[in-house]
Amino acid sequence: MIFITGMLAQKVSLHEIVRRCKEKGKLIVLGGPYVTSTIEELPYADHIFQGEAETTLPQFFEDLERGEAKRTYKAPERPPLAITPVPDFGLVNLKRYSNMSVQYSRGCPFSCEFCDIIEIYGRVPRTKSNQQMLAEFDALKQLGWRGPLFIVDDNFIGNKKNVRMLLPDLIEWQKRNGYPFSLLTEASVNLADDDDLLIAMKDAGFRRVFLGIETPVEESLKEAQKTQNRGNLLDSVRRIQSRGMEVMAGFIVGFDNDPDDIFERQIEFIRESAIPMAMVGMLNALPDTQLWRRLEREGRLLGADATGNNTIATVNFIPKMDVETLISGYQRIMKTIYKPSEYYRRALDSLQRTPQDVPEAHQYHGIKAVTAFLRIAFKLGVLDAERREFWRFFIEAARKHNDRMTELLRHAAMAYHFRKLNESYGDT
Ligand code: B12
Ligand code: SF4
Repeated sequence: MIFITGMLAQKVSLHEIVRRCKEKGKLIVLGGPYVTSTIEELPYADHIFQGEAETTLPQFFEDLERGEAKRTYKAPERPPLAITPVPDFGLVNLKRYSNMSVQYSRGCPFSCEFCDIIEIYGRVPRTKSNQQMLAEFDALKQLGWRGPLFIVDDNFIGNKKNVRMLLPDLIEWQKRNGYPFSLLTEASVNLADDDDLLIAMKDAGFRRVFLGIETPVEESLKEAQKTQNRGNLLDSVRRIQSRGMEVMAGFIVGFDNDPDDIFERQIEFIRESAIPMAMVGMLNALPDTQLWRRLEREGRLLGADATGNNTIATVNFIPKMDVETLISGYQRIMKTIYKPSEYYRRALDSLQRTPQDVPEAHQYHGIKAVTAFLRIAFKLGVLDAERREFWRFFIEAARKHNDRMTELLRHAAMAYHFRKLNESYGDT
């Protein structure tokens, strides 16, 4: 029996995996965000789980034992996370991962028009208990994991009251264990308004946070119902950076209210904010979102299909802006911000703005560190056409931040990754 999960953006490979497993005569069980949120015809599977599986999976096993397993299981309501078991991290080959994941909460209290999180996981953020979280931290530590640990919440500060109670325990755990994990997560921009929370996150070992900034244009934020992104967004980013956390962020073009100079404004904002990893996408409507329903009412949806990938320069609705202008503008943003000189400048500025007291936990020690350095230096500093930019960045960064070598190399690798990814999309 093969259990398969997937996001909308992975549907093509998911269909392919299902087909291959079926050919081998296996029983297939499907679950995850794609089968939960799509309105398309699902691939053939013996059992399909829609929604969260904390209560339906135990039910399935009971039914299976009795020989009465059903084709579909749909969670009647969103389960409390108190019943989520500690994942069996021992099944994972840790060597193949750059990050490990744990989840503290699901759901988000905001109401952004394009967001499917609130449709899938709800607007009342549910959290695990502190004990559950520490048990997951313990389990990963016991297995020997050291380095980045991604708290894969939709919005880590969605339930601020509980987060405030969690952080002192995380701080204590990290101190007691010598900070084996460097934490990263996703949060809404209003994190910047709460300095106590920022300080507690810094003390708990948070090094990076992903924000949904989306756009510097006020009218477009209003249209997206992104009311939490108010005030001076550049200042908000700076405040978070000043507490030692690198800011990563999502940006979107293609809102109805986007002005003609949106592309230049996004480039300028990304430059000024010193956000090295800016995930820029074109607005796309995901099924069963408020945006989807509005565009359907307005007769602007282009078919009932969605790729779920907003970074391949396509739109699935009729935008207000001329499509050609939108696509070429989007590509201009990507080409500009991922030019090595631009990425490295932002990385240097970000390092400067994110002071650290303790070195970041990582997996690269001894011979592994030397090998990682040599591989990056050979590929980016010898073979690559942009090698001059690499050395310029590396020398300046190492001169100013020689205690943050893992970060420097991560930035170099990321710059290369994004440039190559961008080139692979070409001009389509
Ligand atoms: C971490 C994360 C990532 C990480 C993944 C790292 C990794 N190695 O796992 C990274 C950053 C790489 C990532 C990338 C992307 N992501 Co992402 N990601 C997440 C996030 C925040 C957490 C995922 C997670 O671990 N959840 C914890 C588990 C426990 O929850 P769960 O998957 O829902 O599982 C529960 C049920 O669904 C069910 N279940 C799930 N699978 C199965 C399978 C079976 C057989 C059964 C029985 C039950 C079952 O049981 C679980 C317990 O209840 C989610 C948001 C979220 N809340 O899940 C978005 C999310 C999954 N990502 C999303 C998107 C859009 C993307 C990107 C396409 C973004 C982009 N434009 O590039 C890329 C795709 C990358 C790719 N091509 O593969 C969307 C998917 C939307 C959709 N409808 O499909 C989500 C929902 C967030 C969002 N709305 O933006 N992502
Ligand atoms: S803040 Fe993020 S997760 Fe919350 S509703 Fe808006 S887009 Fe969705």
